Amino acid sequence: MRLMLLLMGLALLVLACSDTDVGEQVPVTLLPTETTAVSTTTTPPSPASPGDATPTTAATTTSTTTTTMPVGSIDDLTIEAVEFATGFNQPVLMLPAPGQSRLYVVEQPGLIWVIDADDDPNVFLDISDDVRLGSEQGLLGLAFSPEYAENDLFYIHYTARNGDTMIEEVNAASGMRSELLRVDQPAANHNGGMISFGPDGNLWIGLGDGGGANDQFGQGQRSDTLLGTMLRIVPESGQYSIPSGNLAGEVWAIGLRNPWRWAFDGDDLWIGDVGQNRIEEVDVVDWTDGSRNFGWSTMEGSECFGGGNCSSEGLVLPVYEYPHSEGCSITGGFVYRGAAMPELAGQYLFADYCEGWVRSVARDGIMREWLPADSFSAITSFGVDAAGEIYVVTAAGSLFRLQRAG
Ligand SMILES: [Ca+2]
Repeated sequence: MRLMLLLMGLALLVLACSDTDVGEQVPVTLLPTETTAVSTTTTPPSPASPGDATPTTAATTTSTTTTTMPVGSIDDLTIEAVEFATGFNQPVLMLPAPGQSRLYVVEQPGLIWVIDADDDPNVFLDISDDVRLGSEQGLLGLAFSPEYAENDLFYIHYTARNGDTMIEEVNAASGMRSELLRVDQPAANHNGGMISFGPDGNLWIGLGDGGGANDQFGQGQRSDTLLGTMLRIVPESGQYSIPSGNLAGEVWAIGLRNPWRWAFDGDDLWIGDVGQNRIEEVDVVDWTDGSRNFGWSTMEGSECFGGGNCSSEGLVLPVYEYPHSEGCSITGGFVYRGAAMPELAGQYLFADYCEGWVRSVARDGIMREWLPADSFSAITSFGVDAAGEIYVVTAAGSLFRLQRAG
């Protein structure tokens, strides 16, 4: 019942034109929405390696004193996607702020909406006048300070009017925006987009290789430029400093082609790195003690890029990859840590933009497909709520909650 109320409350979002700034409220129309399941059936996940083909056996515990519900087998889990909210304009992310149940939806043209089960949606930020919008350009990323409740600070990643990548600090109380980092982009594509605070308290920024094709700007394997990298900085009062332990300057790792979406899970950093013509990949490293070179453009996935021989020594190879016969562009997501589907704990959810399936992989490298091809059109991103439940975000403007089927 609570779920139904939630779904009815966070209903159809009809966007209103506005020129509002941070925190200003605008009237929007809420309409009830149907709880339409996109797909209520999934192919039972099949083991990707013989090592996983262990028959499932019933628990044989003889204890009768516990009332804790046993966690079922992930092999018995089926997932459906239920429309949660719709009417957004090119959404690319949904996140909670620390300590809040409210959710923040990022729209690529330059708006962030805040949605609350007990209130109408409001425009939280509108920087559309300062954003260049393109297929891979726009307002791409949002990260709240871990101390947001005390300092009102959040961070955005967007494409400036001249095409540069901009990382800004924004004070939600005053509306003041401070430029932290500006990076020249030699082409319109491969701008990365995700920013996130790591468990180390630093701000991490993913940037693509500058764009075009074939790493034509020669950025992939360089640590003396900011493109094709994962950066790590310490924001400080509208400026930043560089933490100890980076490879060079702001650069924490190199060898990324276009890390559009990635996520931390404790000591693990999971990255969906978009491939060129052959392979899409998921990478995972222990960020406290891992290699710092993700291979591009020496390698595309686990292959030497362009064929021939190459050395993979010192490179992070994908924990999972798929060929372009199964998709065109990976959309990375989040590791599931919610309570509703404990079987799914530790699984990194991701999707393919063209094929519309949703899969996951864990540290063991075993892939599980939860929603088949054509379940969605144009999955731009994933979202996560304060409870750790995970959502699919589509270019058409809808958010779908992933939940237990049946
Ligand atoms: Ca790679």
